[in-house]
Amino acid sequence: MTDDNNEQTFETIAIASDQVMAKLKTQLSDKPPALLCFGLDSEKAILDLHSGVMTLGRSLKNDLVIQAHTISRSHFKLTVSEDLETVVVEDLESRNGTLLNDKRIESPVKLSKDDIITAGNLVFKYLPKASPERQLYEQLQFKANTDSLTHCFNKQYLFDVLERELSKQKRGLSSLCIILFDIDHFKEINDLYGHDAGDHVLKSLATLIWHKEIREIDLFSRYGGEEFVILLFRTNLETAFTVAERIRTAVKGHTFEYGDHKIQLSISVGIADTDGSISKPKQLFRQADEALYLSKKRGRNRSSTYQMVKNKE
Ligand code: GH3
Ligand code: MG
Ligand code: MG
Repeated sequence: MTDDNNEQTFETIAIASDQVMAKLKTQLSDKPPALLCFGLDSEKAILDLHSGVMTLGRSLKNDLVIQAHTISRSHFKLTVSEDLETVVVEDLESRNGTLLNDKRIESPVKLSKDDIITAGNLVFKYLPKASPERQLYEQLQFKANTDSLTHCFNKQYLFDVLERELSKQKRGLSSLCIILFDIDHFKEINDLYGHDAGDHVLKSLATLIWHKEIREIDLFSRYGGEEFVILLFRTNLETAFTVAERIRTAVKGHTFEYGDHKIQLSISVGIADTDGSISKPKQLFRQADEALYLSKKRGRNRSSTYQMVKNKE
């Protein structure tokens, strides 16, 4: 499968935890300039700035679309030099103006470290190329969005991304599938080997999937206890089913080791797609959950789609 998800400059990319950590450790000199944003969705808190022009505003024509009533259709523009050393901000005749350090911008101004841009109720702090402060924010952001045991994205982050993706879909921009899976008879693992062994299995299972089974752009999250969700962007139901079966088979074929114990397990999977008609994350989860329930009912260690649920009705 290929990564063709490059439609927007600020597309959020979900990456495996160790890849995130490796990324955080890359040389600071590799870091582009960025805007640290307050008042936006948490996942967009750090916006990388690339060379060229970037506009912000309410209209869909902008590179960064902010649909808030305090933001004008075209609000401000940033021009970033080829070497990423210089960033110039310019107001686009916005109704409420663009402020730089509390003063209204009248003409293009070159940004300096720690400058604060205000547009409506949004506040942006400028972090120049290779700013050490940036690493700190990335780590904080990573912590806020992930589950500490498995390093998968957490449920809140999953909901935020899904909400955004579904609103894109309303505009005909996106399609996605959800895979929800639950470990079969997990309680027995805790009962037989202890809670720590159960934790170890959860962690190892997440690592197994991160490393082998999903694309970098897919979003892998811990939905709760021993339930996980994978969002597959721009993927049809058929492909999602193939991915689900690959994951299920990989888990079934793996031996989890804890001390002297060799533990084998299976998962049951439910799959649903947005099908052009789903606009709320909860609807999609309900469908995936019904499909998962069907897998449990059919004897566990299998994958079912919501289509199958409907066909049975
Ligand atoms: P089923 O096949 O029907 O899913 O059976 P199950 O035993 O997996 O389902 P059940 O919901 O009865 O049990 C889930 C268990 O997962 C119970 C709970 O103690 C355990 N669990 C949930 N979160 C964690 C965790 O973070 N660590 C450990 N070790 N266990 C957890
Ligand atoms: Mg469960
Ligand atoms: Mg279970």
